[in-house]
Amino acid sequence: MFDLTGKVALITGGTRGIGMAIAKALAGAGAQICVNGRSDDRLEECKSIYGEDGIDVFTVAFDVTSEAEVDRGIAIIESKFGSIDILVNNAGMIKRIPMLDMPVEDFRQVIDIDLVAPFIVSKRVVPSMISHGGGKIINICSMMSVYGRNSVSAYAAAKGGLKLLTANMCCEWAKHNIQANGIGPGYIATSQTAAIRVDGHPFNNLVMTRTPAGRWGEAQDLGGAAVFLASAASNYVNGHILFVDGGILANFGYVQGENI
Ligand code: NAP
Ligand code: GCO
Repeated sequence: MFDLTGKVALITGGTRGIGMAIAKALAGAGAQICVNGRSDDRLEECKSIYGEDGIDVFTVAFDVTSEAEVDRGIAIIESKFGSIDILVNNAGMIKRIPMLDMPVEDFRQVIDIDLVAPFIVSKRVVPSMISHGGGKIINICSMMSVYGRNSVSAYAAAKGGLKLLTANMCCEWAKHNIQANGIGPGYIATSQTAAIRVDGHPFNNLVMTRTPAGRWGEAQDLGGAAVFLASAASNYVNGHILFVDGGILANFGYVQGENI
């Protein structure tokens, strides 16, 4: 039920962090893995990291915000492997700037990468999924798909939008046997969160005291959810956001160690 042998998966932004961990989990279930990023050098480096786990990853450089680059990159993957069966829209970025200080160019850049790009990449991949009888789309959402926070307006707008883009993908494509779902990671230890994960930082204190599991998530914590949503096990799961967050969304105000 969870076997991905013979399936081709594209994980956008698979050069590190959550994308790499998800790619490794899908490879472990048998899928052929393709990843992109923006830099050839970083893609070369990541090939050897995958290689250490015995994974022969196929890499192609393209920027997910450029329709022309996405078209060229996906064409290269399709000419090598045929249709993409599993698409993980993972590439993303964040800017932590209060709204009154945020230039509109910065706001637009976050929306472009975190929201418009999943639209661009999915639109390019789905026609071939349809002609091959179906596929799986996994959009990497966030706690910020449901909550706001000071300083992350563009990110919250994008990830909230991505949650409903997932619902809309489901409404338009489920009839073609394409299951579109999302994963909502909690606070995960990657380069994206390095600056706010240091001892004594108020955000680090918040994560450590408010997460019922009592720790930051590791990127590997997301692997099981990804395999589930990429496999036949989820063939009637549509438009769902699966939160993998150590319980933080279930908790309003609980501080670890205090019995109040
Ligand atoms: P990360 O370590 O910063 O990795 C981001 C990845 O996205 C890199 O592989 C990067 O590739 C790629 N990327 C960024 N912009 C791109 C573009 N324009 N075109 C192509 N690739 C691009 O971040 P992460 O923490 O693993 O986050 C991955 C996803 O999970 C993001 O969507 C993020 O919002 C989401 N998320 C993260 C957390 C968390 O706590 N870390 C929680 C919830 C959701 P190159 O730099 O090599 O080009
Ligand atoms: C931050 C953001 C995100 C979160 C994640 C929560 O780093 O400031 O809040 O990166 O870690 O999106 O799901």
